[in-house]
Amino acid sequence: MPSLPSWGRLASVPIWLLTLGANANPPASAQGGGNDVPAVEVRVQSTEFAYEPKIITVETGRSIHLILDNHLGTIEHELSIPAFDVHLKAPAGKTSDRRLVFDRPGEYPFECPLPGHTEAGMLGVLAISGAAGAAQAARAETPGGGRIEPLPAGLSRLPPPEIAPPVTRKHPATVRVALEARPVTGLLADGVGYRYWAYNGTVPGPMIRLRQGDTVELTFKNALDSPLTHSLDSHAVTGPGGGGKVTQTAPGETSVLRFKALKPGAYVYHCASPMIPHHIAKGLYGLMVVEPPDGWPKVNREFYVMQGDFYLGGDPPQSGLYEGSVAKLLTEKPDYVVFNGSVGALAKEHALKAKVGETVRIFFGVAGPNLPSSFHVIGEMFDRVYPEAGSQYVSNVQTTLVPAGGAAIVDFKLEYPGTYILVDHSLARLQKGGAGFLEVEGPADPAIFEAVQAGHGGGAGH
Ligand SMILES: [Cu+2]
Repeated sequence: MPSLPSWGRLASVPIWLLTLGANANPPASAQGGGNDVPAVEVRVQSTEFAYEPKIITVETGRSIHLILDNHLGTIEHELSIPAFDVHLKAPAGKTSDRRLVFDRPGEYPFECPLPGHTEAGMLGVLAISGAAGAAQAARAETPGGGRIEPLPAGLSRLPPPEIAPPVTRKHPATVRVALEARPVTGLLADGVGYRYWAYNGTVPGPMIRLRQGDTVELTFKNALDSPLTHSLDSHAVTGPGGGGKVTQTAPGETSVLRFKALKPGAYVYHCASPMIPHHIAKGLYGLMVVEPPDGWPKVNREFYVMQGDFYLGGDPPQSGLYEGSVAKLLTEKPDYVVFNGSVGALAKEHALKAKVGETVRIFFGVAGPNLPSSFHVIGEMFDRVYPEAGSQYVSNVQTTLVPAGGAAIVDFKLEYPGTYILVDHSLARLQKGGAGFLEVEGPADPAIFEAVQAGHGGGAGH
């Protein structure tokens, strides 16, 4: 904290903020009040995710040199004092400053308005002397509700993610991959819009498919209209941060990472910029599939499904467009647990489709950020599961546990027609949207399944 000069002799200055910066037009009558003594330096240090100090105490009418010092920050931060329309913004490792005179005694909140940062703890209080009851502890302004706007007319779900076909090469190659993180808005559920951040505009992002031994040249772009730095940590990368460090990329910039895909499997990739779970809960994740040299056994159809948990705030969520709530994210109690980014992303015309007699494979990833999945397909057994997407499979599995930040590869043959429901068998999550549908067409073999006498419940039991 700066040492504070005594106050009292400047009480007659006007009640507004006098800005001495270039874009200000200060009233002349106020100017003398701050200039007869040197400016008091007030330095506020920003990190992920806090200010030091959290309480700034200044003297009414005194000239202040306010410095936002982000030397310790690994991403950009801001210091906004909305009551005075003060907005300092500093990139990682830099400072930003402004000369000010505060002429309105009282206590005013300051915060970092970048998405999620206030809720993560970047808030404080500016106490201007003359206020009754000087500085108090920073108010806990962490609304659980997040921001809700009216639902835009005609908003639809995000497009489905791209699935990549099997690699047929018999030798390693250099593979170029381009991913862009950008903000996109779509329906998370009927009547509920969400401001996602997404790789290439889908949740999950595109499946990246490689062969063991490939060298990947990954160009990562962060769209100009992104509000924050983003990055990419792939669990398929061997090296510091899975690439998360070298790909920290400011809005409008690009980074390039080259890595060798050393091990086969299905690997989660995700944003690794602070606050990481917030960026994941916004939709920045996908799967990198690295095939063993001889591939996996051939199947008739492959599907790409990722589970994620979403935190909106509001209890229960009402219709509207949501920014998401970091405060709620930190409770680990999601409003939605869904497959492929939204409730119903794998339903109706978007349901997975196959025929009796076919074999199918699901690359199933769990982004979290918080919840693992007890992955199960109602009415089927997995003939083969590669648990945690490892190299050995086990046969004849009902439910496979997939950790957050993990994946599984499941294969099964379809013997009987009907609708099979993909669930997280922590079944309360069904009520939060955790269902996908696999529609199977073809002849029914009564030797496998037959309704001898149906009950009269009329429900959709399993
Ligand atoms: Cu990010």
